[in-house]
Amino acid sequence: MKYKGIIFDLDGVICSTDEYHYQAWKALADRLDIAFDRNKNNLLRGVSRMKSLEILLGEQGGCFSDSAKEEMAEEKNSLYRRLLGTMSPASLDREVRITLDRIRASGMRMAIGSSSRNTRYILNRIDLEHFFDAVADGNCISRSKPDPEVFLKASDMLGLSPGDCLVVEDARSGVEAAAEGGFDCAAMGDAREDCRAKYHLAAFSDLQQILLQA
Ligand code: B16
Ligand code: MG
Repeated sequence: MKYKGIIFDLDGVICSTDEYHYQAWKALADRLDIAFDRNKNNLLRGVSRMKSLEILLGEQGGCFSDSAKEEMAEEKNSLYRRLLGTMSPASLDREVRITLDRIRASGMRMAIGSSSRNTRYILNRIDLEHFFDAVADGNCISRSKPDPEVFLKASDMLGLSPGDCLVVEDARSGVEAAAEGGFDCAAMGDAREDCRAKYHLAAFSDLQQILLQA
């Protein structure tokens, strides 16, 4: 097999927490009377919490102090975590679970590469806390996607070089991060349009064929 390791983005790839991000940012935007819709939310995929807030505030960003912005980010995060609290192992899509188990059975090394600082909490909610060989997340990086740092950290934790790993992403920022880091990328969702991705997934389970044929 061409790849020895596979690095999964979390939000929007393993689980649909991107919807909870949308609801929490939307609540904040409504309170601030700032226009926010799903198209704008798509720009926040893979991007750090504070950078996401800057995008949401747009030109109004200059009207708020750093501490006011910290409070807004905290307000969004506490609502987001309340929504995450409703998740359970049943929230993990069956197709995702089966595909992960099959990849695991093939002997491939598996990691998470997520910008989220809530990664461990999410993995715990869906009972995947001990599933992956490595977890690189927003707590162990200083630059979020599109910087490749989180994927380089994940491949390093797996003891593999970028050329030996496939990254799976739903965000254009993540596809760019993979390309910058020297990783091949399989894209799903919006990121499928991105020509920097080597593979374009119609379904999560397509990964099995890609890994077998690569
Ligand atoms: P948090 P991923 C990213 O996770 C999300 O796509 C992005 O929308 C979010 O702003 C970022 O994590 C930070 O998340 O506020 O939980 O630290 O897609 O890289 O798994
Ligand atoms: Mg994502």
